[in-house]
Amino acid sequence: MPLPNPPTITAFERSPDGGKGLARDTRVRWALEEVSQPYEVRLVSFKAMKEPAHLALHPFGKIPTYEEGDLVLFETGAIVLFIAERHAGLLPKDANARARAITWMFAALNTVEPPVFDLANARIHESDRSWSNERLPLVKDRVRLPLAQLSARLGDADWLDGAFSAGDLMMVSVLLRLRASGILDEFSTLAAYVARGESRPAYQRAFAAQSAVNTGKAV
Ligand code: GTB
Repeated sequence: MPLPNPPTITAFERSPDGGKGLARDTRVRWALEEVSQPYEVRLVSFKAMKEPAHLALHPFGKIPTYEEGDLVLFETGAIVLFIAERHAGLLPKDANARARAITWMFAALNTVEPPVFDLANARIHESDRSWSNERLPLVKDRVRLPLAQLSARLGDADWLDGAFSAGDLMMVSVLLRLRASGILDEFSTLAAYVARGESRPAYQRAFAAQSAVNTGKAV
């Protein structure tokens, strides 16, 4: 059931990726779309993110944030979990299955995202450093190991543990970030998994909404 007053999230006024959906507001939009909850978006500039009004919402001066009445949340893990617990559609009813889905959310954020993020940083921010060519293969191998393990676990299943859950939403959101590096294509099982996530109507709506902000095209 949609809330009487839709929540508000924050997103980049202008995303550095030009609307490829890589900024972390996309995963929050996706969660809200999966549970059919309308939402509003307040766009913030890089400058505004570091000013007191935004820092009061997000102590680290980042996006996204989530406001619902008096409640203010930051950190996409906390936001997606809150949405998944409040609305049906992203977590199983069975207590153990629910705990396993939440475990996959943590795995996405704590085990897979750190090396993926490090690789993105290395490719974007370190490529002009004298040591970059020496470091990059190490960083790539640190991504490949958890991907190989994840791929083995997923096998020929569609999703990580039964039906699509917030765990898959978070894992696909993290893996998407790898596409530009070419590493995702080394793991055909995971490339297909990501494509399955992206083909979900809720993801398509979330992607279109963030893209519209950055390309000026109407949703
Ligand atoms: N752990 C936090 C969470 O999950 O919510 C991390 C939040 C975070 O890093 N937010 C980034 C931010 O606000 C945006 S998503 N950065 C601004 C700053 O630090 O000043 C990271 C991101 C940014 C850009 C791209 N891109 O263009 O490809 C992809 C991902």
